[in-house]
Amino acid sequence: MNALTPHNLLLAPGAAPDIDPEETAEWRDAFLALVATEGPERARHILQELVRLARTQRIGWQPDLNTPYVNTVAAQDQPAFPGDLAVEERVASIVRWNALAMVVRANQAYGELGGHIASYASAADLFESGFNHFFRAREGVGEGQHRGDLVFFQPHSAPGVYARAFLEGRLSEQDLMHYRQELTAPTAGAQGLSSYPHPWLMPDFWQFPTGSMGIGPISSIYHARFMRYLTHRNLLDCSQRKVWGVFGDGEMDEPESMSALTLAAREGLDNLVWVVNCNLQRLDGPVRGNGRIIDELERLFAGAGWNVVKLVWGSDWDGLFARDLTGALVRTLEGTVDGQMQTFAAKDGRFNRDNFFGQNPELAALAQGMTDEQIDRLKRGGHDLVKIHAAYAAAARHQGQPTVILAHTKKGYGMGTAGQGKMTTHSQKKLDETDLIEFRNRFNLPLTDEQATSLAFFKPAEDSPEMRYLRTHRQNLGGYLPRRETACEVLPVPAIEGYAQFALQADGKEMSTTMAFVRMLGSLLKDATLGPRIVPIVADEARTFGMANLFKQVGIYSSLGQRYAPEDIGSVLSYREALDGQILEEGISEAGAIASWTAAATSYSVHGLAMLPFYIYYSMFGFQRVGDAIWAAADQRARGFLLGATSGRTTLGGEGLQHQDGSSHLVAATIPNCKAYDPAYAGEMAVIVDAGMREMVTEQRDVFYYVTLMNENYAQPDLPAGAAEGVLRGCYVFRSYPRLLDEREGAVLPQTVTLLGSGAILTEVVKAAELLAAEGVEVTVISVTSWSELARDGVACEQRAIAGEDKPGTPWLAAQLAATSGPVIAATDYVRAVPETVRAFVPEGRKYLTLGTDGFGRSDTRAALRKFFGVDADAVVRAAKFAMGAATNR
Ligand SMILES: Cc1ncc(C[n+]2csc(CCOP(=O)(O)OP(=O)(O)O)c2C)c(N)n1
Ligand SMILES: [Mg+2]
Repeated sequence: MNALTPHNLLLAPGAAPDIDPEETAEWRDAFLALVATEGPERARHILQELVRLARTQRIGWQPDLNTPYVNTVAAQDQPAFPGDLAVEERVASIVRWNALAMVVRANQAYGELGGHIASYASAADLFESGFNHFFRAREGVGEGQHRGDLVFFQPHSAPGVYARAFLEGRLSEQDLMHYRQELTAPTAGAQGLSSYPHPWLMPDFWQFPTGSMGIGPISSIYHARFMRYLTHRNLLDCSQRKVWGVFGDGEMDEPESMSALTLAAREGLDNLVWVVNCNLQRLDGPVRGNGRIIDELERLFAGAGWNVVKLVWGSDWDGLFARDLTGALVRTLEGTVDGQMQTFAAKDGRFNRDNFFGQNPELAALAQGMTDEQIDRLKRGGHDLVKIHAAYAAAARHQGQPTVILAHTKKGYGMGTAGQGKMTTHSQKKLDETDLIEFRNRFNLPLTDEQATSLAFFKPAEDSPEMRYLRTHRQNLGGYLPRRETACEVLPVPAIEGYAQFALQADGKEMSTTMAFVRMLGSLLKDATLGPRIVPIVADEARTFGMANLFKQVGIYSSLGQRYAPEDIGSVLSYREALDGQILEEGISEAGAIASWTAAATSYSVHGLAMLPFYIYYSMFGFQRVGDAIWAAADQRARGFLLGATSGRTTLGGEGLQHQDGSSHLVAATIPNCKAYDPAYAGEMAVIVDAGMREMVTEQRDVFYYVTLMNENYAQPDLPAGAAEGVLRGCYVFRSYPRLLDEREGAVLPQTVTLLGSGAILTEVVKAAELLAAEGVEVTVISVTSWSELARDGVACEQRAIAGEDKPGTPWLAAQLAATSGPVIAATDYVRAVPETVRAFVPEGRKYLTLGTDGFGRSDTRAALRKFFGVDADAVVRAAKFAMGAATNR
């Protein structure tokens, strides 16, 4: 604590009444004397001893996780400010102005476009300090070159990042004019600026898509942990790099924001710094109107094991605290809830003199000698570049723990009566002429009235002190940022025969596709080049999927190595944790596991080092459970494999409804860069994994693969010759069944039927084909490996045809079906909507019936479940007969 802090501040507010103030004073004096004579280390020791004693005496006391409502870094401990404060303030004001002008202009042009001013207005100084002094950009990927920090920007503060890039010369005025107008922009000779950080829409600019609250925070933790993993596995030294994240106080309510705090502390991630912008407001109103969010977050983070740096008050409060000999100021602040603090933010100096400082004579005395204007300008910590720098510097040098900076700010700072501290400020996009002039005055912007009211962008001359300062500081930190890069070396993929021959020529051997996958993975991990780049990820289900052998083979990553003798030490499957372990065992946290996967899957860009993650999980706990995180990974242009194991509604017999997945393929199909496959056979799966690896690490395309795997053992056929193309495009003719019986006189069954089946249900379809063939029907079975790839291909052909192209092409499904005849029956272990996506590409005149597993899951045997949902062989036969009958009747 601040040694200048008057000792009476140490009295906790709300503590029990002091029944013996004299005795209290003696204890206090003794302690202060100890600090003064023997120093803080000795004082800490004595306190710890007292705590120990208190515990042994069981007096029912717990230490309070809250410290007084003042800055953690005391005024006299602040390092000298290493910059030119006046210039930095001018740059910050200019960036503020341009950000505001950009949003207001876009809304004047098109009222529907939206945008935010108030959030960046509160965060501007927090961003600027980072840009000027801390955020390191990538110098390059050569030996000894800094590969850059990772910076997560609060999404709706993006206007400020654009405004700065404008000064840096990275965006033009025209670009700013096309904020939120990505489609109009290309024709206007400008780049459209995406609403929030987005690596597809602005691929050279944004690295991390943070638009969905909570995903940025958890993602930043797992990226920081992944950097440790890379370092510990000797793949890339990340020890000099940091992860910075600026997040909102409202955003901290998201479960994802909070869920990995203990992981970050446990792993001692001192490469991670969070700046939580505590402007006390979210969208609708106060974050904790009746409490104090800074206190609550302090308790949360301290309890989770983080280093907490409170950045509450600006420099002009230092004098007030120093003069506050009675402790009235801190006591009053600690008795002021955020809802009230927001009201103080929204009102002027006069109001605050009367209503804040007017609360008691001690405070009133403190405010004496200050003008209303000075009271109005008293800064909160997050608006004071000197205090921010001190907090960041403390965070940057802190070792052994992640740091959170709780920065107190005003939402809509500087927007005056138009928005500062207003309930509705989050979405405020209009400022009238008076507001604009006031803003100009408030920040001393060199704009004429005309320029201010017409929202002219402002850029100082190239040789001005501001521009020189900005450029030099970024040069010293390695260049401009954010910047997204993608260069990384091409990785060769071993020949498929080397690791998957057993699957391609399975020769009827019984196994599940999960078993086959795990066997393939085990071999791939041994490949000298690709092997070390593979990142197997599990969320406490490795044993379920038969992966326990990998524990010993490649080890489970642990930053602590293994400090115990595992119970199963002699076993070949022994649970082996190691500093250079390769498996990321994330425990029961699908949100964590997917964040880990995203970190590995974007390593090619974030670190310039291609990694290939395989995250294997219960398929029900993927797209349904953490779908938005997968969407964010897609946004971030992830490359890797998601393996949905125990997939489908009926493969997982006894587990019941919340384990049985009938919809993940429906969701996967909606993600543009996700290729989703539901292979039935090991050989198909091998072809898919092989192609995926090549596409991602050799051809370096920004796609990821979702492959569902089954735990059902059945005879695995050889992959038919020439089937590979069809497997990848979505289907191939698996087998044809000639009529087994001669047509008998009077037989009603005609002719032919075509059966489509995918994944787990293909085996039922094959059985149905045999039954039908035995009744004299000619059957063709088509194995569908991907409904979504078939649908995409069909839609693409249709679109080309609509556009009038000469050769729109034939949908792959239509081409395969053209070689068959009769009605078409499609069966899957997913909801009917999945096979329905290809209906349009079934040739005209062919009846198309779909069978699926709509409804809630339930527990029973596979056979009972398939019968219940109507996707077993009998159901397929019934549907086929119905369709053929219907066909004949027509
Ligand atoms: C998952 C999710 N839910 C809701 C939103 C909509 N939203 C965007 S910003 C915001 C309020 C943010 O408040 P806070 O985190 O305190 O940031 P501030 O703007 O106050 O700095 C909300 C609700 C979102 N982007 N993501
Ligand atoms: Mg907020």
